[in-house]
Amino acid sequence: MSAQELLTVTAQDGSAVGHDPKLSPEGLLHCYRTMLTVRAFDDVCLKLQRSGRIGFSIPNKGVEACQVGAASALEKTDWIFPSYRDFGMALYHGVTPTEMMHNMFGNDRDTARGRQMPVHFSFDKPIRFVSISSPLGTQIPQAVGAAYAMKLRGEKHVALASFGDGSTSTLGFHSGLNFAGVWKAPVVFLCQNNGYAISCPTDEQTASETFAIKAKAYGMPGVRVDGNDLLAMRQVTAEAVARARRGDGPTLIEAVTFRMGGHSTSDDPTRYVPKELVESWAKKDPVARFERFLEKQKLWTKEQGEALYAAAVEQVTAAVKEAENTPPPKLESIFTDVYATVPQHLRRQGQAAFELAARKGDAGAGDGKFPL
Ligand SMILES: Cc1ncc(C[n+]2csc(CCOP(=O)(O)OP(=O)(O)O)c2C)c(N)n1
Repeated sequence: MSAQELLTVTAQDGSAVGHDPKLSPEGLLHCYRTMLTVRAFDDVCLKLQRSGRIGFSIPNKGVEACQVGAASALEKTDWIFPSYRDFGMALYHGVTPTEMMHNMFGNDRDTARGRQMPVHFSFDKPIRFVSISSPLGTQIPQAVGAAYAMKLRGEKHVALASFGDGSTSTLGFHSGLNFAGVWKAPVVFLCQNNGYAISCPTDEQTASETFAIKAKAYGMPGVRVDGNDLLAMRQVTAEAVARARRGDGPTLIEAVTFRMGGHSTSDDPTRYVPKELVESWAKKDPVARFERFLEKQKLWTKEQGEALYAAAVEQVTAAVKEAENTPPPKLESIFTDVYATVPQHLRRQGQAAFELAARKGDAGAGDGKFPL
């Protein structure tokens, strides 16, 4: 493993030699189905946003192998401190599209009860998927703190912090990695280098040779891996997780991948991403590459792939129906879930607000401008 060379396990033709740790055929198909569900979720959310039914979404096309390969190396008792572009990590560990869709609509069954933007998920089961923070890089010191706490308590769990190339320019990245190195905290840093931070390309983001090489300054190994290769992602993450679990400290993984869509539904990437670059990455599509691998294992045919994708779309469409038919959070919920006992001054403010709403009527959908 190295901070400069790119580790690849699956060749573009789908042949993979000696991948390790191995997955059973069912395990491989679970990864495949998860990637298809991410793609279906992504596609459906784009249509929902374009037709004005949700306010915002974050495209995940192109980075599915990165998320799912890394998630497959974690146990359910480990902690994920995700970025907003990590649909596959939650789905791999059994969060359902319906649970995620409640957040896209910010309804009463959204775990954040509409207090977060769409795609800012949080789940405490079946995996510990910590609430996504919009301010970039803030999940990094959070993961380090959680990991260090687990070390002090003698728990054998690991925290994984996932973030983009742009987030390596934040204070959270530098202070987080510094503390993790000093404390030998059981944490894995996954930098998904997808080429751009909105419109800022990586060569304007850093003067370092690679992102992985930054690990050296903090006294931990840095590894560069092909982020469109699910098996390579799983292998590298499994090694980093094992290292953290045995008490040997953190690892920085740089997964080299490409965001095939816009930064968000508010973005137009055709204004800054060269067409040829998109075309060259389209040939390296992570889902198609994994299909070629599965085909060589006699686990995939075109018809089976199409049927599985159709099933994923159906599942996500059913999730939309359920989420859209779930009422918005009750006005009273703005003061719940935060304090065990709501302080007196908030109770007073709440009472005044509820009385006003009762007199003047509640705000209806579309009354407020969505600033995104
Ligand atoms: C501290 C902070 N600065 C700026 C922003 C605005 N912003 C939101 S996403 C983004 C780009 C992030 O790029 P990267 O970390 O590479 O992740 P990616 O979106 O590519 O997955 C920026 C600048 C923010 N959310 N937080």
